Amino acid sequence: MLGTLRMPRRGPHRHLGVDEQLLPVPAGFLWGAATADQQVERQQPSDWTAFEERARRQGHGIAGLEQGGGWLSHKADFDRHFADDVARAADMGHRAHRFSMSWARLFPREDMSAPEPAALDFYGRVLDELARRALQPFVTLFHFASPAWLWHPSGPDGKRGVERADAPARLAQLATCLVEAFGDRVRHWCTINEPVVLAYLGYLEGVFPPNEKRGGPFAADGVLAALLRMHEAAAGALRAAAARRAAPVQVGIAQHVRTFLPWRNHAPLDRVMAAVVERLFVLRFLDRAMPSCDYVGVNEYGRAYLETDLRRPLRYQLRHADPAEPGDEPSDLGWAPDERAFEERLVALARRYAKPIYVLENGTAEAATDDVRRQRQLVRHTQAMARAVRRGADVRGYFHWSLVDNFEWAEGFAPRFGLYAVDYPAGCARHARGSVEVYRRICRDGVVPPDLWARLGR
Ligand code: IFM
Repeated sequence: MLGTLRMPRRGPHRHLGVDEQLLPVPAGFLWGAATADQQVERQQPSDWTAFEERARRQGHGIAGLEQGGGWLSHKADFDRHFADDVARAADMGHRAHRFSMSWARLFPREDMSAPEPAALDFYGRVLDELARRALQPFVTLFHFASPAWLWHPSGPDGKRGVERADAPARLAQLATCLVEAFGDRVRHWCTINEPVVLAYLGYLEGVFPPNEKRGGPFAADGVLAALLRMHEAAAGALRAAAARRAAPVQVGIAQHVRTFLPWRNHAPLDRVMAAVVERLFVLRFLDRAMPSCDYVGVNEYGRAYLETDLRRPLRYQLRHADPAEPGDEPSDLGWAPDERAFEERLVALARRYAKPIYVLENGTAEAATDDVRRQRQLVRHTQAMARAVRRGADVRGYFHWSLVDNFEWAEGFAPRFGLYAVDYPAGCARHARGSVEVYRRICRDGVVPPDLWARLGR
């Protein structure tokens, strides 16, 4: 019914115009994939590990936890599979790999002044494999999971977690130690992954630790300010430590990006709220973080619609996909990839910040082995990215989320984001999905091959 009330928002951007062709990415472009510690590694003493254990004991409804200790304790078992995973990425033609180094693994105890040697050794071996296969590492310091001890109340105000007064210094300590250990091998660092998501899901919606539901859209502002201080402290520490070693360094942040649209074009409040949420969710934090960044890190996940209710103007309903929208192909999570939004976003970010851009994540949840929606997503989004480059965006790398299936936070093990499927009960064996071959050809040619475009692009 609603669909008949709405005017079409815009058509899909899939047909190549007469003056348009399949466009190559620039020479030296970095193709890759991404993973994160808590999602693929064995459990460490982090806040997320504590939450997952609690959720399992209490039957909390996180998919896959009911499988017991096995899945949870080793996740995708990157600890055992990392060398083969790096080989898989190299075999696809990747030239870079994004991953995070677990803060809880490196600093499992609060009183430590130097990182755990076994953890340094592990990440050193991961870096060795990447170097052996000529993949540039992009390392994230804080990807949602933090050490459990950070949650002990601290200081006169008794604050916990990222709101502790010493949280910036603690993340800076991690940054300094990692540059001292690996500064000769890692050039690209990302301080914090998706700070706005962390603040909203942890402090407003309560589905991430610390599982709080503070009231009102601005109730997480203090947390966002704390995360900004952490980012700035870590960025400063990375640069200072790199300068001491005379090592080149590029520092950024990974910002989760959705394109927010009005559910009903004719409803002014839907339009206003879409613009407000775009500002609050995407731009506000990024504007403040960008002076301390060398590049813009973008995690792009399509579009979302906002539907408001005049009787409760500040409350809105978020919808991901629109059944009436031609060409919408929601993922297994219901999210709607949108390559045109991706292209416009890259162009807009380039104009706003005038800095190099790395797409640090872009992907979709699809479990099927013949993952046609992911294949289409890869073909359409990489071509959209190349169009953005032609329009002036200085995009230098694209990391598909994700290399392998992994633990999708509050959604558990059900959503499958991997180019490679992980068979958890079978020792986490990896199996290539159809997308592996598609992405291999795009990486190899640096352009979407015409036959792939004919099959998957239109
Ligand atoms: O799995 C997450 C990742 O950890 C952060 N960005 C979004 C991905 C998919 O939800």
